[in-house]
Amino acid sequence: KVMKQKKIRIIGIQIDLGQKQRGVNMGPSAIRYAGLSKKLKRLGFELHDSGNLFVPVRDSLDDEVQEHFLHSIQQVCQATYEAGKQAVEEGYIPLFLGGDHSLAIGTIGGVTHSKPSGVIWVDAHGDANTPESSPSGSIHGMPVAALLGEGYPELVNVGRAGAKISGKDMVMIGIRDLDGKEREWLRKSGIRVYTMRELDERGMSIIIREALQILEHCDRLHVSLDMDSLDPNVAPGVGTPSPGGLSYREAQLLMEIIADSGKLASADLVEINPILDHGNSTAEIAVELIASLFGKSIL
Ligand code: 4U7
Ligand code: MN
Ligand code: MN
Ligand code: MN
Repeated sequence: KVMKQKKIRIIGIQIDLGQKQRGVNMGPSAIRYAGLSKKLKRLGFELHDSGNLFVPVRDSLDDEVQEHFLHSIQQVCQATYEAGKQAVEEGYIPLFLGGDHSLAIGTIGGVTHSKPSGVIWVDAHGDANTPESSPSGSIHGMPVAALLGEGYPELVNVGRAGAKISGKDMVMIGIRDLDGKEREWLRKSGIRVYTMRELDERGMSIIIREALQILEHCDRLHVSLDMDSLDPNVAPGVGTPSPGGLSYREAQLLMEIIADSGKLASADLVEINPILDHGNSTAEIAVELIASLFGKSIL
């Protein structure tokens, strides 16, 4: 199968407000410098880089007034929602460059505004905390709960009121680091969670084909790729590294098989922190993975 849409719109979102480390706001630049546009154009796509959305600089905000930067994150997610909705309406595949994973509240909300979509969440973490269950309070650990209608009402109601997707429309791959209450929540969520253990036992090829079968009812797919899903030896430039992650080839195979489905309609590439990277290697690997997701094949 080949992808129906041939137009990609790149949307940068330099948000670092959803977590505590500095540097993840530089992700969109690092990914562009690693040659993203050129690679995607070579695959035959028409490419529109719309630049970056407005995100307030962290140092300009009073963090004693805004707890966990909730209000600013809400505003950025609202703008992200509008940009995603518009890109889909104009026939583009939006490719969102982060920034931390809080932005997925806006991206997945926006791309599902007029058409439903299945979601493949690739991450070391479940990102399914609520303000009550979160050990850190960081909002980048909460987007999945918010998208399913739980947590801060300010985030649940971004773009349109209430839940944006249901558990049966989402699968998670690469999971190996969950908090206690988050684990309980995920078990009841209806999301099919493929842990690293299951991946080790059954293999990536079998798992992603099964995941695509679970999402068979979805005509469109959104991939949310958190670079900490990869092993930190492969992708060191992330803020919340977790040992025992995807190998480079496992991640590539995942992208290649998703591409074969012909259903990719939108994607996030998040959590690259250039300050913590070795050179720009994590962004360079990310660009290779995105090329495969958009149909680059070896032969
Ligand atoms: B990411 C964490 F406690 N679960 O909620 C939390 F371990 O987008 C980490 O996947 C969240 O990088 C990681 O703070 C969020 C923590
Ligand atoms: Mn994440
Ligand atoms: Mn993560
Ligand atoms: Mn992270």
